[in-house]
Formats: sequence, C-alpha cells, structure tokens
Amino acid sequence: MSNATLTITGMSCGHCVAAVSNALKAVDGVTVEDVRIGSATVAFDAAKVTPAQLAQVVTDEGYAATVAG
Ligand SMILES: [Cu+2]
Repeated sequence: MSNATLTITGMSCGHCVAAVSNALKAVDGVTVEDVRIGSATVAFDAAKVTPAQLAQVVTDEGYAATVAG
C-alpha cells in the first residue's frame, strides 16, 4: 500500500468530513486513514488506483482536491 494526502478546500463541517470519508472508502483499493476539514490521508493500492483519481473522487463530491503528497 502507498500513502497519499489530499489537500481539500470547500469542507466546513462534520458532514463534509463524512462525505469525503465515505466517497474515498467506496473506492476499491483504498483504506481511509484520516479525514479532517481541509485534508484526507489514505493508504491505497497503486495497482488499483492513483492519487489523481482519488482527488477526482473528492472533486466529484463537490470539493476541490489536490494531491499534497
Ligand atoms: Cu459540511
């Protein structure tokens, strides 16, 4: 498993944290490690998904996400 941290803008409350967390959990090959307002840290299987795809999943939820590392 690899790790990635996403920097996320547009999150403001616990609902946002839950929405981002659930969206990432739904991705095959992803284990959510930490989600808080402004960022998400995940472990992922690089054979199944890329950090850029994870950022897109968060963007599809209505937030703006970039890969921080
Ligand atoms: Cu919210």
